[in-house]
Amino acid sequence: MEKTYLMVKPDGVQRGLVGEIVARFEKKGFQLVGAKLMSVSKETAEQHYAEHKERPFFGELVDFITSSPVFAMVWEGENVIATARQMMGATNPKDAAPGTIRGDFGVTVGKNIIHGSDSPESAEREIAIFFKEEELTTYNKQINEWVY
Ligand code: IDP
Repeated sequence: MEKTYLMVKPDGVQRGLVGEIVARFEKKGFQLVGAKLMSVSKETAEQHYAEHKERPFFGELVDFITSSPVFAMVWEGENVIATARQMMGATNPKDAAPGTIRGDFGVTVGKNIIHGSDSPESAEREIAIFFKEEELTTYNKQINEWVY
């Protein structure tokens, strides 16, 4: 089954949106296989956002993600990577459709509430950055037979 890395960013945690966000993915029918509230070190932030190293906002992005705890999660499900991206909405909340997480709760691109892997390669890379293998669980969720 496909896995993705989702992270409620510092603004989402500070604004009390963790429960709301977890609930959306649970209600959709996806399965939570790992989660933790954590502080992100500068090294981890730079590794996670390495593809944006040359962008003018890189320093700001690293400062922001390390400024306060994040809620790191791994979710599992059929097409969970692409579907989670749709549920998050466009990167800039001003372009994100109502009904999406960024569309409903965000205002600016710098504080857009949530991160989600954008491909199977990023998902694998990002899960490995934030989680040790033993922090991820495998379990049979009974409701899955009513989802699939
Ligand atoms: P994504 O989070 O939707 O995958 P990316 O293009 O990978 O979007 O950008 C990573 C993060 O960098 C965004 O979520 C956003 O918080 C931040 N970001 C992107 N563009 C800008 C910008 O122009 N100014 C400030 N922050 C930005």
